[in-house]
Amino acid sequence: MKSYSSNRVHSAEITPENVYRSRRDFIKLAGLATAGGILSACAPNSGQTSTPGTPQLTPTLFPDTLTPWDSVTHYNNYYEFTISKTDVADLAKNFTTSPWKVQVSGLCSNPQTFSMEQILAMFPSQERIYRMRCVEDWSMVIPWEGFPLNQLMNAVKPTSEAKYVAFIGTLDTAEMPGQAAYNYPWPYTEGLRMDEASHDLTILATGLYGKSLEPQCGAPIRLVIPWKYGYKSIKAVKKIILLAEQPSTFWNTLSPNNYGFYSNVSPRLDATEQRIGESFRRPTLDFNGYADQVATLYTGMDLQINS
Ligand SMILES: Nc1nc2c(c(=O)[nH]1)N[C@H]1C(S)=C(S)[C@@H](COP(=O)(O)O)O[C@H]1N2
Ligand SMILES: [Mo]
Repeated sequence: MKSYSSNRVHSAEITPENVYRSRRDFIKLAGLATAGGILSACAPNSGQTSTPGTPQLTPTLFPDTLTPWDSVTHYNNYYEFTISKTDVADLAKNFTTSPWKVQVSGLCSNPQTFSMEQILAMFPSQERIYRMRCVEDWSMVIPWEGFPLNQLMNAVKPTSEAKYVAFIGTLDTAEMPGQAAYNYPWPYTEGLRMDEASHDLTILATGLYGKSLEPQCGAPIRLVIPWKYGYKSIKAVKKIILLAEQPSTFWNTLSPNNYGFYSNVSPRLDATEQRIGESFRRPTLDFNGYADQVATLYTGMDLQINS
């Protein structure tokens, strides 16, 4: 790198994609003039809405519009399949995403293995429109469906010793050709500090554009952390482990000087970025535009380049 199915009927399944999208763009523009909370309150999704007032996209000089569904689902990074962004969708299309279980273990008093059906029933889906910024310099705006990771963690009752959370991806060399092709430290792994993992912006996504996730986007369940470089948002999560120590992570293991554990989006690293579908480069924002929500997590830390 230089650089699933829900039992809900989604509105997007009965609304043509372009109508859905233009309605969202309209709502979005209206929302930009007022407050982010309005976006979620108007979301034409399952009837479940985001937490009132949950900050989503921060208004900027260059208004954000949703990245088209086709780009979100056909321009992907998913090295378990291939390093070719445009080939992921096809190579991943038969990936078995059901049945699926997520094991949550480690420093908690109530470790559990959840089936996808349990997860979807226990944690109602909300829509979250987030920017996603890949370290390779491209970015998107994606209307995710998911729920705060902290809800799942609360269910297992972390002990006071739990300071970090590790996320383990899928190891399946039969279904994931990239795992056989590339000599990388499989399975894909990621990690967060407990307070980052507990932050309301950090979600487990099970859908986008009002539909279940497609395999190439991380089905049936993936992490999304909008203020960090895209590689932190691990796809097809199988295990979540509460730990006392900082876990090792995939990209940091491969290239520690380039990919730090924190990996917060920073204009000190990248001045500009290419939003997919746009003809101009836009400035990269501190914490990907979420500084008001997350900067305090790092107060007093000297986050150097690539940390
Ligand atoms: N398991 C897994 N998760 C992953 C990756 C990967 O290769 N494997 N790539 C990451 C990178 S580099 C990015 S930019 C985002 C891309 O997400 P998208 O394809 O849904 O846009 O997924 C991240 N999550
Ligand atoms: Mo990325």
